[in-house]
Amino acid sequence: MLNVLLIGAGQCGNRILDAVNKESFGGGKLSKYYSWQKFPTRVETIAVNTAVNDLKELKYTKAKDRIHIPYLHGVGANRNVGKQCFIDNKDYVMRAVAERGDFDVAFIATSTAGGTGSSFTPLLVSALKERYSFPIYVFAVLPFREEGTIYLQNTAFCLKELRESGAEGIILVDNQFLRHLGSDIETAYDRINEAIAERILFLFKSLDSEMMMVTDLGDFKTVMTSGIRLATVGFSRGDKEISVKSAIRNSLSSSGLLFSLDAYTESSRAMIIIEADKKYLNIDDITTEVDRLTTGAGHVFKGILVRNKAYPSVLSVLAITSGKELDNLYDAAVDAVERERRKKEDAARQVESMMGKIGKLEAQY
Ligand SMILES: Nc1nc2c(ncn2[C@@H]2O[C@H](COP(=O)(O)OP(=O)(O)OP(=O)(O)O)[C@@H](O)[C@H]2O)c(=O)[nH]1
Ligand SMILES: [Mg+2]
Repeated sequence: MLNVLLIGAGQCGNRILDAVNKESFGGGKLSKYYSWQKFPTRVETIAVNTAVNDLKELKYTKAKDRIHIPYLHGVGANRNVGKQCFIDNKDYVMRAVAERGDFDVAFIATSTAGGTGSSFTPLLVSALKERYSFPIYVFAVLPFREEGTIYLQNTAFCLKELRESGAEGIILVDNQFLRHLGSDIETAYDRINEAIAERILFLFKSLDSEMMMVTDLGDFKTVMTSGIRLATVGFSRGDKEISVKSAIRNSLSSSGLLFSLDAYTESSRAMIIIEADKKYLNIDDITTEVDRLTTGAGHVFKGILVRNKAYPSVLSVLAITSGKELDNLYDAAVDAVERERRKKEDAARQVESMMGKIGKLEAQY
């Protein structure tokens, strides 16, 4: 059995973890008190945050799985404060991980944009890498673009540090791209988190199953570590009308992916895992669709899970080579850093000029 460590850092990461726990407990609000997590494999979950209120808000995550790092109420999107806070509390966090035994793989979910998760995660990955040899994958949630310059600049630096941290792969999830999932922000967050949770649970299940065509943790690593170590995932469920062929296509299209990408031209290596009853597994259709992807992506690992009476579900994992959306994001982030710098200089000039004017005067009473 696979031993998995799943950490949610900062508010966004905590909520994604909670969505995973919701699914694994079966959804009932009180189920965490009497039920066991029905993970397909052994999964230990830890939510870590500086803001106690964010942790209290979680509905499906057990109290013992919530780690509060005392720092008032979050670090207010300041990654420098966040980094220092992690360094001061590193031993505490590492002890919480060590108490949970051995792992084969770890996943960490975080936003790239806020202060806590985006600054803790690269340092946490490095700290885990110093002590353990298991691979670490990060679900990195990108902000809505209109959330402002600080979130954009945090994103650029967080992604840079994640790539330097030793993480085997970074799985991009883009709030902006997925905003259509909800008509208001809270609903969008919930739907996006559910989408991520669904993919995470499917991945856990498939990596731990006996498959007809085998894909395993090693293949997953080969896909994730190829190219620039950025990836994304897609998912689609078939039904009476949606065949395995359509489900594969949907999982590779904008309706199934978590990040805007042309799967056929912008990915290098991929993995496709299909679960279905035998009668829905038309091998010719599967081969045609996989070949279509192979033409652009180079190598595609296939996994097939046979499950009685199940309509086809398809998970795709795509390593990203390049991408229009990535370029746009980095351009916006560079612009954001510039704008922040100019604002800071303007403010400094303003203060200097005010002080200059006052400096020559004396208070009159
Ligand atoms: N998908 C998704 N995104 C979220 C959620 N909550 C916050 N975000 C996004 O996460 C970013 C803000 O990061 P948070 O995780 O709230 O920040 P934090 O890590 O708690 O850091 P501080 O609050 O600054 O200490 C913004 O881009 C939000 O849009 C959520 O539940 N789901
Ligand atoms: Mg917060």
